[in-house]
Amino acid sequence: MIKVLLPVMVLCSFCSSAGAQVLTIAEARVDSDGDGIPDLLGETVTISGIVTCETTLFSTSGYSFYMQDATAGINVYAYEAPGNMSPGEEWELTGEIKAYNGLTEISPASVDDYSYVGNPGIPAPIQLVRNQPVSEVLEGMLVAAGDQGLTQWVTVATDPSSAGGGYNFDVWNGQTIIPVRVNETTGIDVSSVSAGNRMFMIGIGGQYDSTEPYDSGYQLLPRYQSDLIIFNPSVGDYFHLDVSGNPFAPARGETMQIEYGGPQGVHFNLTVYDRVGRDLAHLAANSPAGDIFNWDGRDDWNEFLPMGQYILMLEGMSSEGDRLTTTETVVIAAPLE
Ligand SMILES: [Ca+2]
Ligand SMILES: [Ca+2]
Repeated sequence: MIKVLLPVMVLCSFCSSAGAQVLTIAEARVDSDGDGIPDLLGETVTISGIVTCETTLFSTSGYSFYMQDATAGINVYAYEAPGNMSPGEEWELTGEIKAYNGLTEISPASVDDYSYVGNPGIPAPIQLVRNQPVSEVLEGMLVAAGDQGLTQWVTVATDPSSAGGGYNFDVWNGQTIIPVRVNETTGIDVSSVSAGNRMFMIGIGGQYDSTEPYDSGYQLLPRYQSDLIIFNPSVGDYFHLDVSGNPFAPARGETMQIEYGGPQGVHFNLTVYDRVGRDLAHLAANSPAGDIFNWDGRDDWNEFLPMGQYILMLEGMSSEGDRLTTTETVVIAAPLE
């Protein structure tokens, strides 16, 4: 008897209540041959994950939403979904693995294919580091572009343009472009977004790539208006120059954050000099207001400055002709190999 019972017990430790084996989402979407097509395409699998948006948020008909576990995220595309399914809840579901323009989907056939697990809450978004793109491993996952805690934003590169049931625009994450796709179904208003805006953004990693091998077309899909935070820095009215992220290695994609400001009516020059007093980079010239920005270590000729020490000088000229100056020493470091 024991010989018969043991394998059953072992099997059941991998089983759901319904008896199906539960795969991690990474296992469900695995592409071991790297052809951009899920290896389990057409097969029916069971996964368990936390829902990160309303079930109808990304659909014009039926249901299109995203769920994720600790390993990966996935699009759920279905004609039926439980009406009481809410963001932050964990559900187990069974469905067929499909692919749509590079996007891996799981497609449950009916409401019977879902079962409620619990309510752990929406997971914290995965923070993109500077220069990091949205990529296959982030597809279906909640992602943050721009880090509010570090005051490190993304910069809108293009004005939103209307395209097929939504809006597209690009943002720079450091020196990497991230395409943003705002679906009309989300109700997000992009009228206040324009090129040059600094933003902190949250969205789901998406993909729309109509050609093999489905390795491009990654995009960020904001869910709500609150996923798009436009950053309008307040720089204070006292004469000051502050830097953070110094030393930094521009050749490694690092930047230094610079903040400067002063009383109203003051115009600013912000200049990088080398140790013998040559002016190499004019970061502000007769600017009528302070600013916060990230300097990438390039000079006026768009070349990276060589490693070494430099002087950053802020000069303020008041309307009465008074001149204020302050300096910071800046160190450009070598990239670590
Ligand atoms: Ca494959
Ligand atoms: Ca994909």
